[in-house]
Amino acid sequence: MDIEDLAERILSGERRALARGITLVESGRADHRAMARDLIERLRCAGREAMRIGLSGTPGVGKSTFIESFGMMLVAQGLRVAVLAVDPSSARSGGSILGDKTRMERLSRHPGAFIRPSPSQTHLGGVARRTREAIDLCEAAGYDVVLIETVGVGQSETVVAEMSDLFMLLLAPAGGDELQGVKRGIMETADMILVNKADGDLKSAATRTCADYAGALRLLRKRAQDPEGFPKALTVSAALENGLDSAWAEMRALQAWRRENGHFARRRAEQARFWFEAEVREGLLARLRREPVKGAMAALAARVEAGEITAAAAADELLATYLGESLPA
Ligand SMILES: Nc1nc2c(ncn2[C@@H]2O[C@H](COP(=O)(O)OP(=O)(O)OP(=O)(O)O)[C@@H](O)[C@H]2O)c(=O)[nH]1
Ligand SMILES: [Mg+2]
Repeated sequence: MDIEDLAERILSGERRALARGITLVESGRADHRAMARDLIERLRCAGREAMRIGLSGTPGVGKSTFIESFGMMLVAQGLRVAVLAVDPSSARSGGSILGDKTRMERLSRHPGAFIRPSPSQTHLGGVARRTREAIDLCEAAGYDVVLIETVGVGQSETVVAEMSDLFMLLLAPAGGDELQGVKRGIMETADMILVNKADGDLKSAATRTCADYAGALRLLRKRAQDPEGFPKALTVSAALENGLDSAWAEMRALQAWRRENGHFARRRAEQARFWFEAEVREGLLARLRREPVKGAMAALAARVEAGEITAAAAADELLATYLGESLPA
């Protein structure tokens, strides 16, 4: 594979080249990894930048419908939109976005949009790296907005928040007065809350829910990266395409303020650091799962089980043998 040629074709906006590039970064093969790193390095030099918008929400809240409507609004304005997904639960029928391609029918047919189904990887670390690198590729290919969808389960929200410039939480209108058990940690990472389905019978419930969340957001500790009045809660109807323009205006206002005040660059720098540290941890763990450490670990584990050596002493011995000189204790 000619990486220089592939890089050039991605930079010129060729969709098939972008798709091939993403396939390459998804591969776990060692020679593919080396080519993927080379590719990303070449593309970085172009210095292109998209607005990265993360979108999270429980199943059925309307994420796909929102992306279809919101994406269509953006492409109608002449913007190019890429859609990626982080879906660790490949047990769900082939990953959410696969079925979604049919749901995002209008958007997937639009020449200004690029939709990439989630690969079926169960390992969140692998999905995270693949998605980050796919974002880099989409940016280099000249997409103005990259939407990253995740269903709000487990760690996937954190993963998406750590690769987004703006992190949106999509919520449904609540029936009673409870705040749907949204975890505080997720509320704290949200840059905006969008209460979807504000239409028909659900409209007044959506308005009430939105007011509740706006109140809850005001109670959170003020963050340096937010101007006055943020994070906001808004109502939208993805189905009727209501409120999408206001949501977009708020996103742009927030993004512009953060750029002017240095928060945009700082966030990206902090994210780069976060992923570097995550990669180091992943890399160390991966080595534990490979020979020769794997066998040595099994042998020591047997001795621990037999009571010949304590767990702590055995761990020390293993780490000293394999990391001792390079990483002193
Ligand atoms: N009334 C109303 N229904 C909506 C709206 N948006 C989505 N829905 C409906 O809610 C259901 C779920 O929508 P999806 O877009 O598939 O939700 P999702 O969050 O992508 O769901 P998963 O991919 O399963 O996590 C569908 O039946 C939609 O038609 C809306 O704005 N108003
Ligand atoms: Mg969906």
